[in-house]
Amino acid sequence: MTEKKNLTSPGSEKTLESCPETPPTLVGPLAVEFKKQTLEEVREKVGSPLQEGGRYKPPGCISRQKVAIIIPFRNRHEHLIHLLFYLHPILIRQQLDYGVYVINQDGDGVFNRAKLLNAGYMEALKDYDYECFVFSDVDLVPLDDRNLYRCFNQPRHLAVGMDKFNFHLPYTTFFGGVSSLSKEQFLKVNGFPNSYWGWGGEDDDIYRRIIYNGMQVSRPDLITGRYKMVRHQRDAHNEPNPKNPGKLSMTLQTMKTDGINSLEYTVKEVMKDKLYTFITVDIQAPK
Ligand code: UDH
Repeated sequence: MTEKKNLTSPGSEKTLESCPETPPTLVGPLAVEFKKQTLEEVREKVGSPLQEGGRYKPPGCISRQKVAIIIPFRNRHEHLIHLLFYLHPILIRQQLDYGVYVINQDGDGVFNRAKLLNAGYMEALKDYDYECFVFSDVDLVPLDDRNLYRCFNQPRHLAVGMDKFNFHLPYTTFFGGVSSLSKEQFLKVNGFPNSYWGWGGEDDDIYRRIIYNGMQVSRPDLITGRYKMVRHQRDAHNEPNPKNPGKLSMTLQTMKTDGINSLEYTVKEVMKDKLYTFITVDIQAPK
């Protein structure tokens, strides 16, 4: 069924149809190379179709989904430039009604990817009536534009074939890197846990939340789901936390009280760039 809407700006009444199920201008596999460039250069190269805050809507049809891209962040500006350069043209070809939100952890306390993702969910919803959330690490660039950044009947794991894992899943329940959940799916699992400080475990926790709530993970195939990672050293203040893996045995209980329903943070600054909305948040990190 196609949805029709009348857009009645004075003098130019126009009927827009829903965008096709399969976007018509996808090209498939992409050549990705991480060349040094500035944010200004990326703004010039890919920014013109965008609106302030890294927002876009296809001009000729009504997008099938309103999608917020949420990127957990601290001190990875070079990676962000690479990602924005490749991701915006892909999302535009996918005919999404989308916005890009970079959620920057304030201060130099212990990093918490999952809590930043929860904060990003809340902040994006203050901006627009998003119905789908794609949670993406800053260093993962898709190698095929048929890997759709939208939501599916089941929560989706998109980063199935990372180059660093030889283009295979490292283990069958892996849910790390890039994933998408509809608003409904996200609320059903009470979002991400807030209590995984430092590196490790939070992606396995949300995987368990999905299964415990009677859902399954959907995935693209291993060709469509290829990714190139920007190589990097481990960051300061994000060491593997030996306490994290042990928490997984408690997820069935903790998911009820540790998540979007218990999230506390404060917004320090919201900055709108042509390519993204950059939100600095204080998530009360231990030093
Ligand atoms: N992130 C930041 N800043 C940080 C830490 C993490 O922005 O200081 C974000 C970023 O979006 C990153 C994501 O959190 O992509 C995941 O963190 P990660 O890249 O450290 O996790 P990953 O598992 O890397 O990809 C593990 C460390 C690799 C060390 C390899 C040494 N050979």
